[in-house]
Amino acid sequence: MKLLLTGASGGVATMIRPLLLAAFGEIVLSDLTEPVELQAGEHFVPANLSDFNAVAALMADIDGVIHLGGHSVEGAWDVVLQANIVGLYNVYEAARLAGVSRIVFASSNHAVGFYPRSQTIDHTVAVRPDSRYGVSKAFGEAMGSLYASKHGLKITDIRIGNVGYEPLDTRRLAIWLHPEDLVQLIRIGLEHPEIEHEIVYGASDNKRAWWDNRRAIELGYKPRHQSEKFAAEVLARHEAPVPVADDYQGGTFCADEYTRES
Ligand code: 15L
Repeated sequence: MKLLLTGASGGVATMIRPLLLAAFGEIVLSDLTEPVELQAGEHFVPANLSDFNAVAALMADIDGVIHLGGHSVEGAWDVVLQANIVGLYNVYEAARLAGVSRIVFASSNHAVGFYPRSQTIDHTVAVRPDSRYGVSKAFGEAMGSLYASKHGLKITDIRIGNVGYEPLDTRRLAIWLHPEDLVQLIRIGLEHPEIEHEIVYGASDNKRAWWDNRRAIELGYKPRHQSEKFAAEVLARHEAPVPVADDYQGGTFCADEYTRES
């Protein structure tokens, strides 16, 4: 399989590049700036996602796209619009025109961030974005549904929690995702024969999870990492209470710019 990884200079891509290279042997990396320490088998092609022709040029001979590119946190509307709405459309449309069969999209927990922490949600719930960024991720999931239903592309949307080698705080104990587990989910999206349009949660095997990730498990996901190993250390740190943020799964993305009165 010849793969394209967008957002290849970002933090998540940097953690998973060695694992993808070991699994697939060759990979096209794209971003605005060149990723650090390119290895044999990694080929860099720069592209701005909001430039359709540049994105189309990335797709030659590509079988599968891992789309991590775009703006990865809340931002001004025009930034989100160009990177995550126009950019996402360009990736899907260029992939369709080039005959790419699979896309794995880095969606985010922020597409459903306004679910309360007291509720366990699964892959069938309606979106409840917590930010313009979250809305752009919900848009990306909707595009996946459209391109699967209308054009037969095989799409996997991974609602990523927080990727890292350890959970950073109490909230991340629920949503942490080790890079190795992320690569397992990506490989399911690229290789599983039954994929049409799937939504799975990008979380490791976390005891404090807010997500029922049974669809991922049905597709063969066997997360190898548990946030609970870090729980005592994380909980021993003092975290100041944050109104609104502490009630909802999206945390501070929910609290930022919040003007609702009751
Ligand atoms: C995300 O979607 C962001 O890309 C990442 O930077 C974190 O903020 C993460 O969510 C999170 O919710 O912790």
